[in-house]
Amino acid sequence: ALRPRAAVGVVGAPFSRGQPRGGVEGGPDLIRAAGLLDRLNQQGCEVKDYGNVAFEDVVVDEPIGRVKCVRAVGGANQRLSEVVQAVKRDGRTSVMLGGDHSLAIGSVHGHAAAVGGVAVVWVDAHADVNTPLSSHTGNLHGQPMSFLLHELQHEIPVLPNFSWIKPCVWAKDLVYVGLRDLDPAEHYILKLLGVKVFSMTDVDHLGVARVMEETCEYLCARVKKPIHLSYDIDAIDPSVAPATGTPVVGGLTYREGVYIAEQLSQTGLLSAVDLVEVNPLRGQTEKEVQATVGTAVDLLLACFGRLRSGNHPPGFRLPESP
Ligand code: Z70
Ligand code: MN
Ligand code: MN
Repeated sequence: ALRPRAAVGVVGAPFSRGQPRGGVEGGPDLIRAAGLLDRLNQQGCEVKDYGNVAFEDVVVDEPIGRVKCVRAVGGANQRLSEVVQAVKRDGRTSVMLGGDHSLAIGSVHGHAAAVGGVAVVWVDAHADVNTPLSSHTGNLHGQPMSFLLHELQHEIPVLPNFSWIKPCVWAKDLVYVGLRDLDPAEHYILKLLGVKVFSMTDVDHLGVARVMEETCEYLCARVKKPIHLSYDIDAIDPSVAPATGTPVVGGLTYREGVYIAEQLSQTGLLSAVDLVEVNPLRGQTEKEVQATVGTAVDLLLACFGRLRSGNHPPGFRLPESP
């Protein structure tokens, strides 16, 4: 029997207003230039490029309380959500290339709107679960999960261009991996909601193999919901992936990072993937930028079945002897 080729839809989201550092809007084109689409094709995926989302420029966008660029982030995510919904309705696994992590609002929202309930695996140095009121930086890339979690809705104030957002993730369907830089409010929220967290301490204690075994058991124990993997490149140690806005020492190794993607691919439940926070302007050298982009590509290839033990296509034949 011929296994159907995995259908992938790539969506570029060149957007940086969820945080203060320019350059992260260059992520999508850089990841494409590194050969992502060709390499996915070569490993047997059927790939469609949906291009880059055209975001409207918002000229006047005064802070609301501490929160910056509210209208731009709200509007951009509304557009992104529509495109991700289109990708899912075309029957493809969505791959959203960021851009900063505020884009997870639209990506997860669009995914959930198209397929119903989703489970989220958030691989990141940060929890990105500040509410607009708990955030000390006012940067929306540190807040996306607060808009998505049903349980936090009573904490969310009314914001311009955010009224379209419907919460779509239950706390029990969320797993974090790689955390090492949480604000007190974020730690409080995760404890209060009983969210499953594998911090870097847990990775040290259990090893990445048990972390992923427990993650997959946890997610597959109940009704198997499609998995949304939201991968922040800053989860990976800065010695491997330095070109990102807020590098944090003590991160995942390259091997641990790839293993996480391999194991989630093996569940057969991966339905949408984000790869965010690659910022070419944050690399000290071209080599640092290429190392970061190369790591991002390898993480995405692993999400779509690439194994370090090797692969071959279903109908593979050795060359005939003459
Ligand atoms: C901090 C905040 C954050 C990424 C920094 C940092 C959040 N908790 N996320 N870099 N990717 O601003 O809320
Ligand atoms: Mn993040
Ligand atoms: Mn992060």
